[in-house]
Amino acid sequence: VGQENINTDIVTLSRFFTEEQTKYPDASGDFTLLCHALQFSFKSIAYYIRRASLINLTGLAGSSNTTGDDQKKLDVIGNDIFISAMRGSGKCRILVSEEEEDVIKFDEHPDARYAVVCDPIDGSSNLDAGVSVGTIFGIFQLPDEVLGAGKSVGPEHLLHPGTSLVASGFTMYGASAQLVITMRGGGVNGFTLENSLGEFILTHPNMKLPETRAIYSVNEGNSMYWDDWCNAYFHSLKYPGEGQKPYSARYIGSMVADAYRTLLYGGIFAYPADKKSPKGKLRILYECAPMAMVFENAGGLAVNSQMERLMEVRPEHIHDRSGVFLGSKGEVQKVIDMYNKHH
Ligand code: AHM
Ligand code: MG
Repeated sequence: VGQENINTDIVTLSRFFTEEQTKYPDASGDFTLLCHALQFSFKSIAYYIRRASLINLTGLAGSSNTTGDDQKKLDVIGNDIFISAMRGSGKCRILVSEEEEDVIKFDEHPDARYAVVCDPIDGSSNLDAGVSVGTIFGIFQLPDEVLGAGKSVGPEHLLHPGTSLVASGFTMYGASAQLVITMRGGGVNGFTLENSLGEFILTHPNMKLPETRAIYSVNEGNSMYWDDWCNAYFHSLKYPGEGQKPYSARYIGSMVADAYRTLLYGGIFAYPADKKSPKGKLRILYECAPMAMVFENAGGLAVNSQMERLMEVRPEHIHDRSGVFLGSKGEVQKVIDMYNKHH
């Protein structure tokens, strides 16, 4: 590599936050500190996932989480890392994790103004095979009236639609760790973990989804449970009619990995509600809404199984589920068109 090819002006995640913060002269820096803690948890989780097979971290922990999923050892470790990072940040007042039935409150930080929702390790059925998994997160800002000693916070301060998120994103632990983050009203930026430097480096600035792409990503094994319109939609992708090419199928089985590919290449990712799971499988608060925000801010669309904008869906309970269709504008529009044709 010639010297002239070496980039000596690298934008790390820290530098990115510092530059972002200058856009908000009144910013206290709390958000930046919270994000520093977040990225450390991603690095730690990446570290343990990479070593899982070597240090006896594969397999079940012998417990099950709130909704009866068997917990993997790494589910438990990822959850513990995330909780400790959020507590340690001093900027998180309350946390929701897929792995915890109830909200976790950090009463030792009564002035912390952020609420965080997360799925520490999403796609954990893929862990033991070394297939990509990810962490999904969303950040809400708490109203002033709940800040301060003696004030109480609870789930009601988190049960908001995605439109209330101040930031969201995910990290995919793949061939490299990829962090994608977006702020309300902002663009989507992607960072790659440089292992030697231990830094996330801005490698995918201002990510934009292609308008269309003939790739679909869904667990087609569920098709016997799908509604007719849903079967008709996927059928139409595979049998597009005279002279047209059918879509390609890609399904990893980790939402973060399937969504990340969709974000880069375009296409559609879906986990529809069906007769087996009438409310869908994925969680509104810490899976669907943060992903919907990323997709919308990258120029895509995200709807539920009733074709409502996912960002506007308000969960009633912290672990509520929803059907989800997200992807390129043109592809999600095809879903909506097929739904409307059948209703
Ligand atoms: P998890 O949070 O228990 O890992 O489950 C969520 C995962 C998603 O990552 C993925 O899209 C989906 O479940 C896969 O489900 P299925 O195995 O039914 O296709
Ligand atoms: Mg999950």
